[in-house]
Amino acid sequence: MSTTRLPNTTSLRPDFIWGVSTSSFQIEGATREDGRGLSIWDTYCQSGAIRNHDTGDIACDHYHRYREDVGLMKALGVEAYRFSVAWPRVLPQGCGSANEAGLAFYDRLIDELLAAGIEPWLCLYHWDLPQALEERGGWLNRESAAWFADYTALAARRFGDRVKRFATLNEPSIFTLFGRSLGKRDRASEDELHRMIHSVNLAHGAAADVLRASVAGASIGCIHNRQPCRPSSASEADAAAAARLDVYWNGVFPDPQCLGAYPPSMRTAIEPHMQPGDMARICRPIDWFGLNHYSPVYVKARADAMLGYDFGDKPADVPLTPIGWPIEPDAFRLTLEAVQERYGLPIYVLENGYGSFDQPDQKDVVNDSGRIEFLKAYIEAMNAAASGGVDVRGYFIWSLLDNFEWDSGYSTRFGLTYVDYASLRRIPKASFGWYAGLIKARHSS
Ligand code: PNW
Repeated sequence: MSTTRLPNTTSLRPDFIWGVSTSSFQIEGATREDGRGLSIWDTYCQSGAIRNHDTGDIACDHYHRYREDVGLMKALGVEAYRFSVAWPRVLPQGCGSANEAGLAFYDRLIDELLAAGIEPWLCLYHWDLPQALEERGGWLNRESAAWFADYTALAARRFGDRVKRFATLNEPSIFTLFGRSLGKRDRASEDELHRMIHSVNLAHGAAADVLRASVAGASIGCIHNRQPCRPSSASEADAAAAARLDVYWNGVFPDPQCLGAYPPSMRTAIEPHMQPGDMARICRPIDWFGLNHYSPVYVKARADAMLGYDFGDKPADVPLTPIGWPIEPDAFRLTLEAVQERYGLPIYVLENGYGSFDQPDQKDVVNDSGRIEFLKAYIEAMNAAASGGVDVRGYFIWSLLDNFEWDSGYSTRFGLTYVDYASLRRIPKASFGWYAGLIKARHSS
């Protein structure tokens, strides 16, 4: 591997953490094994809404192949692995009695990681809400904060002796907005969206308290998907729609959690759902800001849509990934600077990556040079942010493996490792070797 293809990382701290990320529903499979309860994503898949009618039933079969997957991480040389616990696997009904077999799976995974010298970063919620709780209103029910706190206490008691890095939620803005405000899933009113935002914030605060009280040496954060929302034209209406979406996408979770207040434009909307003392329950001390970033989003006004927005055209001169996401590393630098400036917390980039349609050639080589160029440019943008004073401490690529990409099913691939879904064989792509080379070079410099 020629080092000229490696990014300049000279401004990153010597103890900078290189990692990879995944999530439970996207890789585990075994959805009906060992007493796992159903999640809202099992139900959603059954409705046939996913491309090619894909489901999470087998996914990457990580539930049975986790040892092999930890072996891949070892070959990469990563220092950390971010994964999520499937809430319905450990609490099939969402609350009440725990499922020992489900807990034991995560014990095995964590022990395997520690034996390989890889630090586990445990995310408590990556969208697979127990179906049983959805039937009680899910995140629309203010009680969800207490359900989440109880589930967090179980995970803290069970894993807190070995796991110190905990994230409460993955991308609350995405699962509330996309779960409720777009197209075919447009099943909640704006008022319900506001109620849900508030109870998810309460859940974050409650979980942070539980972790702080029950895990010695806990390092706690929440993971936010922060993408600049830009108007797709010069029209005033599009500018207003982009500014409005920006508040929902980038403001309504980190602001109350880290600054103790909703963005001013949201206060009237959230007010009806607030009870005395709520802001103090939400704004609990945390240790870092988890940042997921892919690209800016381009927004246009659409009067008949909820919140008055839709996704608009991307600028004609912006290069796109194969799945059509803009490649704009400078927006990543600006995002890192904005997070530093606004929240002042150490930043861990917990997702960044490149979606494509990779296929192996006849010799089983997956030459994903586009992904390598993308990652190189984004890591250099992060290095530029660090050289300007941004306190960024880690970078995790989405994802270790090709996996279940939500509505797109298995059709789009974000992995450093190719997964053949027929045989479940894993094939490290060219980017895998490239990332391993980068980590190695960092360690030997
Ligand atoms: C994240 N957007 O979701 C999720 O955390 C992962 O589970 C997912 O696989 C990954 O990114 C790739 O999509 C996103 O519209 C969903 O900008 C939507 C967006 C970004 C990230």
